Amino acid sequence: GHRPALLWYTGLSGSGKSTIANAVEAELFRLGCHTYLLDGDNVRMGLNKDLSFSDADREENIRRIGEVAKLFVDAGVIVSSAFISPFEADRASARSRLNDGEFVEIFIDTPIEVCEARDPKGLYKKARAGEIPNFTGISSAFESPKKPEIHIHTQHHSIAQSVELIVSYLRSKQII
Ligand code: GGZ
Repeated sequence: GHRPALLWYTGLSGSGKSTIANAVEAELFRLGCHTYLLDGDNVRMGLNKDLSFSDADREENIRRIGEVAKLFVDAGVIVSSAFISPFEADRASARSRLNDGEFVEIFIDTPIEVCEARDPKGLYKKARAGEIPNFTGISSAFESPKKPEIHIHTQHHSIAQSVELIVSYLRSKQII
């Protein structure tokens, strides 16, 4: 058995949030945990398809994700959410909906230079050219978490090491 929790990944576009969240999910599934991943593919395409990337719409995006995640936590699931979630106040409000210890903030800390060099979808290039307004890190703020439960420096940790850090944390807190 395991306890429910919300693994809240935060970081820039291209930082590796989805990759690491997916790898952690696979490991938790292997360990027999009941998990669910909320990400852009299943949320921004559906529930939140009415929302843009203005500050107000990002706030609403994160508010809805926090509410949905809470429902899954109530159902006993280990939920992962992989969104930029750039604003401290919005992450704090997602945290405040859960019991102590259930919200695990995971900062996927990849410098913008590295994200921009990777640019898997060519979005940074477009943002620099002024074709995407309010792009996080370029024309919209990213407020780094000050006290995340887990801080992953992707330049110093492989994906496998990052997974191990996160799984070890969950063990140390007796979530799994
Ligand atoms: C940032 C944007 C933007 C703007 C489209 N700014 O790398 P991706 O493509 O797959 O991840 C990014 C994703 C961010 O959506 P989130 O819901 O995670 O953002 S937030 O939490 O801030 O609401 C990127 C793409 O959407 N994208 N326009 N202007 N990222």
